[in-house]
Amino acid sequence: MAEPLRALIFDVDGTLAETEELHRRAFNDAFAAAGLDWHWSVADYTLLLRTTGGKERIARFVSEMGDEPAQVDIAALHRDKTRRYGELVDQGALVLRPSVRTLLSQARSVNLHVAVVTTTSHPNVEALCRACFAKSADEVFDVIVAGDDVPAKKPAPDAYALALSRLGVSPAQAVAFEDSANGLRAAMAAGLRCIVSPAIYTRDEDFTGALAVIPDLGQIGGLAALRRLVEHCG
Ligand code: XBP
Ligand code: MG
Repeated sequence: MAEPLRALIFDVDGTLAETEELHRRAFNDAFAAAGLDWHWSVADYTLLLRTTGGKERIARFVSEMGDEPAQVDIAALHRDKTRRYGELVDQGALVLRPSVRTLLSQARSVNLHVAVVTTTSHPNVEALCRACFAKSADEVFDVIVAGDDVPAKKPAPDAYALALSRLGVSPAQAVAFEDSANGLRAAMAAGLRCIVSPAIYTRDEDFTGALAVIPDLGQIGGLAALRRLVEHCG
């Protein structure tokens, strides 16, 4: 018999909001402030996004230029990028994607657990929750797992596995929401069903294995339809 649904687990970047243009701007601003003549165009960033994690993305970029990653203080550069991203979010540059707010409040109203599993960092989740919900992240989500909380970032299953263990639910009792192939692979590797709503930077990716691929979370048709979809495919 299908397991009843107990938890919804959301990716952040690209899923809760279209954040990546803001991340790209924050990266470029940090590079300029550090006196580096690097600039990531939309085309560059589309390719670079295949490497999850900002620090890992910078390291890949440096090594592709033929430099040694050790010659650049990647941690300091990324700290400055995170600070700049937070400032942009605080200025109101983000809106939630369609139906995110409704789905979260419907889930809350029937005591489903809600969690975040993201490759970005805790300060960025806080900034988004402050700006979009006027609440702290732990008022919006029961569990928050960020990239540096685990040894391996998406597409590894580590962050999803940690969230499931903190939620106290099995993969069959939860569903993940993602926008990217790396996120889908991470969720599936943790044994989860995953609904994909592609974002601006991920719309041409391969989502084989997704429970559904939909333009936005409103297409699910609400919590009752989500339960039918997930419990039917258990
Ligand atoms: C998001 C990422 C992050 C963001 C930038 O992936 O890979 O690196 O692009 O955030 P996902 P940081 O949506 O799959 O979690 O610079 O803080 O890493
Ligand atoms: Mg994402």
